[in-house]
Amino acid sequence: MNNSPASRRQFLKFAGVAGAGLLVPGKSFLANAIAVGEGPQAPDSPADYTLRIAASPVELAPNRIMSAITYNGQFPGPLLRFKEGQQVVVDIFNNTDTPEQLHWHGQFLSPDVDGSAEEGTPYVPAHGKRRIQFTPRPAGLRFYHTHNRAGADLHAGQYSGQVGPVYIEPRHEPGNYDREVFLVLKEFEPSFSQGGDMAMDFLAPAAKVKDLESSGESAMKASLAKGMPHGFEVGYRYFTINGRMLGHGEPIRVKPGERVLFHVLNGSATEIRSLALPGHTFRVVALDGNPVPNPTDVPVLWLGTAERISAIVTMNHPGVWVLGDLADDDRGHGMGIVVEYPGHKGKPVWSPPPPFKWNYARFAKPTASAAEPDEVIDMAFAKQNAADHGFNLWSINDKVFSEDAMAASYHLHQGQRYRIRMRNASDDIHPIHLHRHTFELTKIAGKPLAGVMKDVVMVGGYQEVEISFTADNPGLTLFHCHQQLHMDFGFMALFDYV
Ligand SMILES: [Cu+2]
Repeated sequence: MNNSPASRRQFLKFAGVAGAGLLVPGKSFLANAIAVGEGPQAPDSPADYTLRIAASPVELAPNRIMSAITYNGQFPGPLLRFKEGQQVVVDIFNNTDTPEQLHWHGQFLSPDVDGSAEEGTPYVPAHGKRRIQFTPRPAGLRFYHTHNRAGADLHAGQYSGQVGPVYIEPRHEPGNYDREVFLVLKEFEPSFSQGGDMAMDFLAPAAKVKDLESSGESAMKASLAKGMPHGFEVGYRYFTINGRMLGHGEPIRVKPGERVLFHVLNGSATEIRSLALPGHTFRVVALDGNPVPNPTDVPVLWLGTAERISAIVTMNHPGVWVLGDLADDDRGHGMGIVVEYPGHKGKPVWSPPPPFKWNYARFAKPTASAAEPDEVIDMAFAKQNAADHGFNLWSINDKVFSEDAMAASYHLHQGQRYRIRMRNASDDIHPIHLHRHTFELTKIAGKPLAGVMKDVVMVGGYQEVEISFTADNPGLTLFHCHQQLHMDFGFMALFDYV
């Protein structure tokens, strides 16, 4: 991604334009030269990494140059490679007018640095700086992104360009691949619509729960009968992988027989994404950065907002191909990247994969069952159609999260194991995220499973999903739907330790 010659040239060019700090792990004299004197406090020693939040141009395609808030003047933000358990110092500069939160998604950090105002992380002040230090863990594919609320502002929060990948190198890398390629999927130029969202049915098992469906459908019917429109949804004009629309970035140049480990991150604010590569299969080795117990070949990857998949593709089908989204419209507007074998030229070829449903249980331990929890937390998710000035409100157990009260609804005891039984009384798929902890998937649509460790899980429309986690990281912990439009309008809850 950032180390291909072309994207590096691009980065340097933009870095010059935007005056962005250059990010180099270790001692970067350039980053420090820029940093000194600009922040409210001069750093007393050089940071290991410097991230600078600022508006910058992002060239999606020739003559299609957007303005976005980015990290270090580039989209995606620089790949940060940490070593598991090795402490790092990071300087975060904020060159915007808005106080910022930088969330380290998927790591076990303290609330002071996790990057969530709800947990009490101090903001990086507007035109200010914050130095943090932490010990990266666990190993695997993580990422960093803004955790600001956007509300009705489609320039704010994750609608902009504040997403960057993190790879935490394990102490022992199994390494049965030839090279890594990081892919960040992201849309640009969002707008609101009111037509209602398109139903997606790629999840398996497909079983819907009757009482959830009837309660969701009757609430929707009652709202429409009162003359309410459908609540706002967000759509996009441009679609990119690593900030480039299909055909406008450097192709991924591969050799026959090469085993390429793709680290795919869905950096979307709101969208679920899919990926296929004609004639090839993906061997999924990790979900959300965590190795799966049962690596399995699949023709398609599906990722909810903020989900990550690490998958090895053996390059055994020479040609020029589109690695792209299954949705023709989204792929047609840029959601893809070209994969090119040597000696093959011409227009990249797309062909749709065989019918396939995404089931997390494929990657689970085949016979194992999950450990019993000490306590079960029941949660019902519901939508109040268009209830807040045309925006849907979202509730967990009838409670719309209040940013004013910021009250913890669930109280954890350290060392206890909890199961969260999530019941989704809406027809939307929700990518549910728990901060500062990893959870195990223990049941999907009535089917038990074990061994799949994640930090985001898609809960299907009118479905039930159960997850378990051990309360092993004291401090305020945020639980929320990662769809920006849902989390901003109530779909959050706070856990505390008592
Ligand atoms: Cu949601």
